[in-house]
Amino acid sequence: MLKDITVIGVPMDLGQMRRGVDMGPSAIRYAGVVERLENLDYRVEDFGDIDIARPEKQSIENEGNLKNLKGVIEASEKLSQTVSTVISNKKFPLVLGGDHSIAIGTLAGVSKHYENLGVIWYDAHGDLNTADTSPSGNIHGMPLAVSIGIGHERLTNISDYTPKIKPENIVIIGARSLDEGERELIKEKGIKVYTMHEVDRLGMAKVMEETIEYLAHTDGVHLSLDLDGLDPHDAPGVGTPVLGGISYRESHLAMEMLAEAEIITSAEFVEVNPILDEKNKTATVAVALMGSLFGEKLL
Ligand code: 4U7
Ligand code: MN
Ligand code: MN
Ligand code: MN
Repeated sequence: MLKDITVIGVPMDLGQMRRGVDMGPSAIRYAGVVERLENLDYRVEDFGDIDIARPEKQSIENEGNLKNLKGVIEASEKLSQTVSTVISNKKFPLVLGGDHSIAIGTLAGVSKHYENLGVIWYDAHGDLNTADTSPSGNIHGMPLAVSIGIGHERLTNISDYTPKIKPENIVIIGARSLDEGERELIKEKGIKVYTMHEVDRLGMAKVMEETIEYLAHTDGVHLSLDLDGLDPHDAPGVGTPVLGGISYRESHLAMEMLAEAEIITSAEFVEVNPILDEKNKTATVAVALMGSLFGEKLL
């Protein structure tokens, strides 16, 4: 892994309707992300936060079933450029959310640097909705669809290219709340999904072995980790919790195996909402998982 990490905060809450997720980057910094990674001998630079429109200043700019479309487009363009510059400077981009709509911008900035980028989507949800299939109109439920080129063309064309990811280069881990349209898209595109059924049945070690093998042909792998992939017992500070999730320890194992395989080239940790949290537990879990992802060992 690169020895230089650039932390980028994205105080984004326009992709969903609950207040507080914009404070995720502050909560994660407060939980000690920079110190944690410096202790592992990385050089860590904090870029600060991307400038995001405040929901109270936005005139409501919904377009059909897409809430805050304009604000999400603007934020995605900014984030894409920042992430791309970080990679050009040979630094590892570590993006702190913010709601998961930020993945649209992150992947737009990352993917142009690779021929064949892989993505691990660690999440209770598929985030494969479109305006037509979304029950909520919240764009944080759409970034994976957008990244394979499906959705509003202003979103799929962030940074003027599409698609960002090939469906066969995606692995979803932890899914347990998929909408009907998402299930259909998964089948149609043949997207690899380890639902909680497979996590229970195979165990996390096998899931990660298979995932690493499945992505072996890629030339970079982006980890998009939604804290709601974990069980709400371990990560209560999220906007859309779903019971029956991945445990704290299973998640560490997953990160440790990714560290050992040395395949991750960019990462984002999203959906931390300190207002809904218990004493910053979820941000603390996020930072602990980053520790494992970047090579922290138990012995
Ligand atoms: B997250 C949902 F309907 N699928 O589209 C939707 F269940 O980034 C939830 O994974 C999306 O947290 C959750 O609104 C988005 C809903
Ligand atoms: Mn989710
Ligand atoms: Mn998500
Ligand atoms: Mn959520």
